[in-house]
Parts: sequence; structure tokens; C-alpha cells
Amino acid sequence: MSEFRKILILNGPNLNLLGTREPDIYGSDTLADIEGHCSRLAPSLGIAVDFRQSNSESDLIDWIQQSRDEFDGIIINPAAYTHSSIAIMDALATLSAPVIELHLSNIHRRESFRHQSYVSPVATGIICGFGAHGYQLALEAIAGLIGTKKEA
Ligand code: CA2
Repeated sequence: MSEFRKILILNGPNLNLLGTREPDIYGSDTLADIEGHCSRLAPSLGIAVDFRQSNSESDLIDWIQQSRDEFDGIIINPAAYTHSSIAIMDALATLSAPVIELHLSNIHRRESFRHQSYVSPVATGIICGFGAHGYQLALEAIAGLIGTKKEA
């Protein structure tokens, strides 16, 4: 019997505020809207998603560590921790499953402090600048990387 691959989607600090402020940069979708888009798309890609957000670096690290036995890949928007967290980089580096780094905005068009990512060197691939649609692009990309179904 085959079952869907499982993908963990992690969202970092302040992304719970999406849709309420700075729509010119981050769009008008809320994080709940984005979770809904992902949940609707996932079955057609043969995957199941678990969508989480935390403002806490330690939550994100714990979830990354715990993902090893449960998930077949991670999509992560580390938000501001992208530019500061060696701890998140170290946690991601321990995984063998694919990791996609995702940003709503094009971090390379923005302030210079956003050009550095500690996550990029340990990511399988990076998607940025496509707004909320980036989450769907990331799901399609990771489904392509891992295949859709587990072996019987
Ligand atoms: O573009 C992205 O997805 C970012 O990861 C978003 C982070 C930012 O620090 C990164 O450089 C790029 C910020 C997330 C904060 O989200 C807010 C949403 C609405 C209102 C205020 C903040």
C-alpha cells in the first residue's frame, strides 16, 4: 500500500502578521490563506503538508530536529532568522531530506542585511520574490525532488 509523502512547512517570526501590514512587500494573503492554498494543492502532488508558524527560534529548531523521522522534506521561510540564525542553519544541515528555503519577497532587491542567508548554504533550493505563490512553487519543487508516493 502506498501513502502520501509528508512535507513540513515552517514559518518564522512575524509571519503570523501576514495580510495585516506591509501588503506592498508581503501581499494581502494571511498565513491562514496560504495554509489553505497549500492544503488544497498538496493531494494533487501526492503529498500531505503540516503547516506551522512560530516566533520562537527554539520551536523552529525543535521542529527541524523532530522532522527527521516523520517528514520527507522541509519548506522553510525562516523570516528574519534567515539573516541571523546559525542555530537554524546547523539544525537544517543535519537533515538528509530536501530543504527548500522560501521567501515571499525578493530578499536580494531589499536592504543589504537581507542579502545574507545562513540557510541558503544548507538548502537544496531557494524560492523568493513570488509572494504567496512561492509556497505553491515550493510544494511543486519538493514533490518533484522526492517523488510523490512511498514504495509499496
Ligand atoms: O520575504 C520573506 O518571506 C521574508 O522571509 C519575510 C521576513 C523578512 O525578515 C525576511 O527578510 C524576508 C519578515 C516577515 C515579517 O512578516 C510580516 C508580515 C506582515 C507585517 C509585518 C511583518
